Amino acid sequence: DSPAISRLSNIRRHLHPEPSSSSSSSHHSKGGLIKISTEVSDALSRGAAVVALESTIICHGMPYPQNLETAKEIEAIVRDNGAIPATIAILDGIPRIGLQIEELERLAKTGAQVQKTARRDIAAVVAARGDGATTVSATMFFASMAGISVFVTGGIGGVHRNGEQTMDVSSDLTELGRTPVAVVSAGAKSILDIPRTLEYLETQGVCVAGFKTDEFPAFFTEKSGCKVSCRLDSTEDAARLIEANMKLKLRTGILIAVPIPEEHSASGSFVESAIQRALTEAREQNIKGSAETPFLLSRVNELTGGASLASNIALVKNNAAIGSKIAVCLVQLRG
Ligand code: PSU
Ligand code: MN
Repeated sequence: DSPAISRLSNIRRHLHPEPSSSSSSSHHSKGGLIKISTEVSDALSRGAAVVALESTIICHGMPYPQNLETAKEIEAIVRDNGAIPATIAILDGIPRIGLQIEELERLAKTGAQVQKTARRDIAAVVAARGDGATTVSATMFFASMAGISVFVTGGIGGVHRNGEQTMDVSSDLTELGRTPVAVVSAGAKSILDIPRTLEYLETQGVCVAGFKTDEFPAFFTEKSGCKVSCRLDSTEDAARLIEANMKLKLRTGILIAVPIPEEHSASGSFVESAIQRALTEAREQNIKGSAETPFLLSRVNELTGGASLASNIALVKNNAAIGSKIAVCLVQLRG
């Protein structure tokens, strides 16, 4: 095996739980790098299904209290579908895999005060012993470190509109190119440049799979006008794809794009006009970089009178159910 793989298996060996001598609900990994909850750690050592969840969506993607309600409901949906939820965040400088309810509450209430943490921010948040809400890129990094293969979220970052000039390209895309985790999402919002996002993913060697669709979904709507690179017709298909990617040691991530359920898909032109207005405001107010996505998300929600938030919550729940079933199929396949 390559050095990278043996390093990973070393890390995994360090993650097995200590014999539980206390009633403590979580423990440090022996390496002391990350802290995995006992429940998640037990599930991983049994080879049971585990689903990673991100925390930027809690702190920066939705307002309180909907963010907390949604975070709890998502964990419940994962359990109902036979998997163990592992919400990932950095708390007091310690990367955490699997959170307690009180910790979810702390993140949800502190909201946007918690630093949005992409891959580039991880070391700084840890060194400053701060709290960090992990984006897709940082969540993938820690999920992979813990040996979790499936990660559920709402939408991923991408190439921003005018990205060919600003070079604002989310690190979610490069992470998908280098970290073998399957990310289940409803595609990318049309606040982004979707065709360029897909071009960039192709360059990074990322398989973009449509779940029961040939078209890449655009978050609020099932249509983007762009094609996916492969189609999956069942959760078993998805598990086989993840397993093939893993066995071949391609080392790239997989983007599994699940269209928003029809009954929740916002009327395209309604959300589209709100997106156009939010983009104009962002330009006028000179909002750039990592502040842009949270600004656009909350402005679109205000401008649609909460309709976009309701759609957002509905699609994350749907992704959680499908992602958990995929994680269960993967366990059966590996059985
Ligand atoms: N898109 C959404 N909701 C979100 C995000 C993106 O519809 O909450 C968050 C995710 O955490 C994603 C991050 O990883 O924003 C991307 O931010 P940036 O564009 O700054 O890379
Ligand atoms: Mn960016």
